[in-house]
Amino acid sequence: RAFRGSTVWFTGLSGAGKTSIAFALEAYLVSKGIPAYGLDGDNIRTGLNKNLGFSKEDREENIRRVAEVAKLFADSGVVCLCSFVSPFAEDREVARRIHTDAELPFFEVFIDTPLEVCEQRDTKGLYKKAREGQIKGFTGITQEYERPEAPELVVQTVGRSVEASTMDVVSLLENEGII
Ligand code: GGZ
Repeated sequence: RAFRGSTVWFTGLSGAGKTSIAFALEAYLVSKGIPAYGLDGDNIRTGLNKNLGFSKEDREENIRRVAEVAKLFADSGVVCLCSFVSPFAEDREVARRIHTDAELPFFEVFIDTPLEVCEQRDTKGLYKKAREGQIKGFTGITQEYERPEAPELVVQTVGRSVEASTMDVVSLLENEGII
């Protein structure tokens, strides 16, 4: 079956599971012969966006640049998997517009893991630092996270495996005729 380039935009708190799900999805798609590539803070904030921090303005510019890059991937036929906290609805709408103006499919996927669970996991120790005041403007603690109002998909992760959450997104892409 034919497949089309598109962008899957994962949003959610730090530690929600965005990147884990995106990586599992990337592996799944590539194993099926569908080109896919993941973008996240680890490969974007170390290079292209290394001059940006976490103020509202810098996050806005981070998301704008990522969306422009994702658009190019999608236009080339790749399923681009973007994993960014992207806490502001306005910025996510800009990302969407960048795609829809180019007639490229864009799917907003909200990884809906409660703050308490993310903070409990605290895989990188960032919540602890944020609570202690060592990190300012940390999403969920000292800066807001605006929950998506009409995402294409909401994925629950609590009590579920990464594989199960990943298959939710696979189903979305199947239903939308992408794969
Ligand atoms: C939120 C922060 C912050 C602050 C550093 N707020 O769990 P992580 O570590 O790997 O994911 C978070 C990542 C967020 O970068 P994004 O590019 O996704 O953010 S945004 O979309 O809002 O531009 C976290 C780490 O960077 N981190 N400081 N203050 N997350």
